[in-house]
Amino acid sequence: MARAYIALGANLGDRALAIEQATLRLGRAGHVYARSRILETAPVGPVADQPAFLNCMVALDTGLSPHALLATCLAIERELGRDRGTSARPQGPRTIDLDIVAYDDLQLDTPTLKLPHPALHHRGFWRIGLLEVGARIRALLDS
Ligand code: PH2
Ligand code: MG
Ligand code: MG
Repeated sequence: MARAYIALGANLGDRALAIEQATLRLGRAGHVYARSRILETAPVGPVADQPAFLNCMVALDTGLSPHALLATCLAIERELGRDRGTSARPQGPRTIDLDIVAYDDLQLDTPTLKLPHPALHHRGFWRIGLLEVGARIRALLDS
């Protein structure tokens, strides 16, 4: 069993519903152990002219390998109507995005998956999410 940290983001359509639906569906990849608050964040990266995001972080205990977990994340994005067609801009607006930020302390550098996620250093709200998830896990263990 591994612990994966998955960042959820949405900035099109019903953002909160997409995050709830994605979190529920992650349950089929393992056990959603803890989740951070949902934060509204200004877009970061090259595409500034897009709506604000809702972001949150999930800690998932999973028996899936990193690549199997990635396949599940991509399937959930598809199920929730994510458009990855030619008109979709890289780092542009999306109905839902699931990014594996970390998977235990694994370091991985493959064409489809890099761990820890290379954008971690640029995403302060991911670090806040990781801190909150860590605090909630400690509170659960103390109770
Ligand atoms: N995701 C991006 C690009 N920019 N900005 C915020 N605030 N939140 C995101 O999740 C995000 C982003 C590409 O996936
Ligand atoms: Mg992303
Ligand atoms: Mg992504």
